[in-house]
Formats: sequence, C-alpha cells, structure tokens
Amino acid sequence: MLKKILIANRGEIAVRVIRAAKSMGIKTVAVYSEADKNSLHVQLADQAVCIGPAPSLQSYLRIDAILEAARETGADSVHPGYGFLSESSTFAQACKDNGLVFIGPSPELIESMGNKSQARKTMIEAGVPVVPGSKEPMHNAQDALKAAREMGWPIMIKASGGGGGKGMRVSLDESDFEEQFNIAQHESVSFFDNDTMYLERALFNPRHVEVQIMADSFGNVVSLGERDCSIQRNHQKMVEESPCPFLSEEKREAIARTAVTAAKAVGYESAGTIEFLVDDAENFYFMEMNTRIQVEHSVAEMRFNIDLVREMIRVASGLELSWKQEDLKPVGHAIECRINAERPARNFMPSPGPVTALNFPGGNGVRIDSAMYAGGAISSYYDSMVAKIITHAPTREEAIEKMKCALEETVIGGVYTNLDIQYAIMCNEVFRNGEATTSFIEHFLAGEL
Ligand code: MV4
Repeated sequence: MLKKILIANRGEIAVRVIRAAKSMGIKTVAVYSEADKNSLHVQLADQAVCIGPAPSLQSYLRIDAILEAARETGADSVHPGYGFLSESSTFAQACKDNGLVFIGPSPELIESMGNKSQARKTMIEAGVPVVPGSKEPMHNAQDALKAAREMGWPIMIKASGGGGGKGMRVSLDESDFEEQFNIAQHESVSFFDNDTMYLERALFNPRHVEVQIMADSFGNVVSLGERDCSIQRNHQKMVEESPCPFLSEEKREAIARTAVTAAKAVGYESAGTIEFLVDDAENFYFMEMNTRIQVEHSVAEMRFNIDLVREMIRVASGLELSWKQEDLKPVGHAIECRINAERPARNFMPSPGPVTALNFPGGNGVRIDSAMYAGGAISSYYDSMVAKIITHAPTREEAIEKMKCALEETVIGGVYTNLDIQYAIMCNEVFRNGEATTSFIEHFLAGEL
C-alpha cells in the first residue's frame, strides 16, 4: 500500500483526497501557492510545501516544483485531483520517471484519450456508437468540406485537442462551413497549439449523460451509474444528478454496458468517465473520455455508498477492485449543485474576496464538499467554486426538496454567489419534470421558462 501521497491540487478536491488518504492511514503532503498559505488543504495535510507564487503557471502547473516537493518530503505517490495537471500525460510520465506512483491511468492512456479525434476512432473500432461524422482527423478546410458534403448538415466542427467546448463551432449549411471551420481551427491552434479537427453531425438539444467507471490493473471494470449533466453554462456544469431522469431502464443498462466496453477496449485503469450525448429518442453517442476523478464524482458515491478516491488509491497500490459489478446496487437519487462565488446579475463574473460568514447545511443525506471556512477567502487566481452541495434521497422529488432546504440553510457572507439561481432551478417546472436538455440554462436565464 502507498505510504505518503502528495496532492498536486488545492481547494475542495485536495481536502477530499487528504480525507480519503487519512482514513486509510496514509500520510499526506499538500503543495500550495503563496496565495494559499492559509488554505484548508494546507492545514489538514501532514506536511505542506510552498511551490511558488499565486498564478497557477508559477505554482500548481509547475511539474518541476511539484516533483521537488515530493522528493523533499519522501512522498511515494501523487494524486492530481481534477483540473491543473490531472490530464497532463507529461506530468504522469514525469511522476513515473521520478519513481512516483501517479494515482490515475497511464500517461499513454491520458495522451490517447486527450486526442479527441483519436479517441473517437478508437471507440469506432471498439464498436462503441459515436456521433455520425468523420473517422479520420483533418487539417484543412478543403479536406473537411469534402467530408462535410458526404455527411450532410448541420455539422459540429470540433478541435481534436479540445474538449469542453473550446475550438467548437456549428455549421448550418455549406455556405458557412469554411468560415466556421477556420474560426474553430484558429481557436484550436491558439488554445491547444493543435490544428487537428474532426466533424460530427450536430445534434439538436442533446442531453449530456456520462457514466462513472472504475477499473483496476487486472482488467476488471465496473460502472457506477450515469449522471445527467445537461445543466451547464458556458460549458461549466452547474447541476449534476444520478440517475438520469429521462432514460428508460433498458437504455440505462445499455449505456452503462457501453461505457464498460469502452473502458475495457482501451485497457483503462483508475477512475474515469465516459461522456455521451443523448438525443430525444434516447440514442446515445460517445463524445469524450475524461481520464481523471471529476468534480461531480460525489453523486455516484452517495448512490453507491462508496469512496472513489479510496478506490483510486487501492488500485494504484496494485490491489483489485473492492467490488464486482453484481455487488454494486445503487440506492435512490443524488443531486449536486455547484456553489460558486460569482455575480449572476453581472453575467456571472467571479466575486473573489474574504468570506465573512459561513454556514453549511446538514442533516441526513446532505453532503458538503468544500475547503471554505469562516474567515477564509475566494482567490481571484483560481476557479470560483466555494462548495458542492449534494443531496441523496429515495426519490428524485425528495432529493430536490432536500436540496431546496440545503440551499436555504446555506449562508456565504462577503461574496456574491449563485445560491439563488440554484434554488430557482430546483423550483423550475422543466427541471422538475426531468425535461432539461443542454439548452435549458440559456432559456431559463433569459426568463423564458
Ligand atoms: C455537441 C453538441 C451537439 N452535437 N456535439 C459542448 C461541450 C463539448 N464537450 C461538446 N459540446 C457539444 N457537442 C454534437 N455533435 C452540443 C454540445 C453542447 C453541449 C454539450 C453538453 C453540455 C452542454 C452543451 C451546451 C452546448 C453545446
């Protein structure tokens, strides 16, 4: 078993990993930027090392500084959390080269799933349904137009190095194709230094449904249910829930089986997520694979009464999965609302600053994942998430009602937050009917629903 884990992250996920490690009797090392010297993850870890100034590029993204911190403290492993270096194959490889266990999949796997057109091709070959579109990557508008004419419009032009919406454009017909392709490609080059593009048929008002999977180094893979993450603003998730409120039992099982097939096809290890787009007729299509623990993993943990980070640590230590698929019986419904320090009335601009008062909700089936404390602060250098509130109840209706109570109990003083927006979503009829698609939030915020 691993003996000392360095957590290459900050905020609630660093705290989350420290808790899992401590509960297993494993020592922890925090790394922190100068802006985070008073942060909760620094206070909770057994040891802490400052790795540089506030900007992420000079601290949490510094591979050399993190490796040096591991060497100094004698850590035997690294947990990357989410964001920052969690999907950097370079970082995973550098850990390995320095004799550290990277708690996640192999660098090769991170690399191959990070290349979205290659991942798409791999999944096609594994028999996983993908959105109809191109199979080969493309580098110029002429080749792309030829492929576009064969598949027909409307078309989504996507960046191979992208994911999460950057370098993505819709083309409605042939007349705007080259222009949209060039815009998307230009974005891709400037954001990801990569001109590789691919095409998909544009689905109309799809739902975003993703499957949590967990795999060990012996080829065992289990599914831990699907999440509906359709409520996103600017490709930032706001609300996630499990199970998906509109899928039939038959489709639910099919999508989980497909996710396990996809993970097995690539020889996956550790926690991962397979993202699908789902249309009105419940057809589902592979979109991307995320090779990290995600923000919303807590939703699966509540329903299955498991600890995914503990499992990641066990698997990285060379142990087999703790459960077989048939042992895993989900209970009830779980919903997560992300609470951000942001100002809805000012186009959700971040609202950093000291948190002068803080009260989190509690009670049966209410979970808070947060690194905030009264007297703490939201830094302008990092993302503005203050807490995740997760509720769990026998039915979806009860989980929603519990969330309304939890949101009402929550006090976050000194900064603006999206608490009221989340409360209004919980009250909205379209959401309550389980009818929210990826276009819900736009109409909701425009006051149309
Ligand atoms: C799509 C799509 C429709 N058709 N692909 C947005 C984020 C990126 N990961 C993929 N995205 C989309 N891809 C096809 N072929 C619609 C979206 C999309 C979306 C997806 C999930 C959640 C919210 C979204 C909001 C707008 C567009």
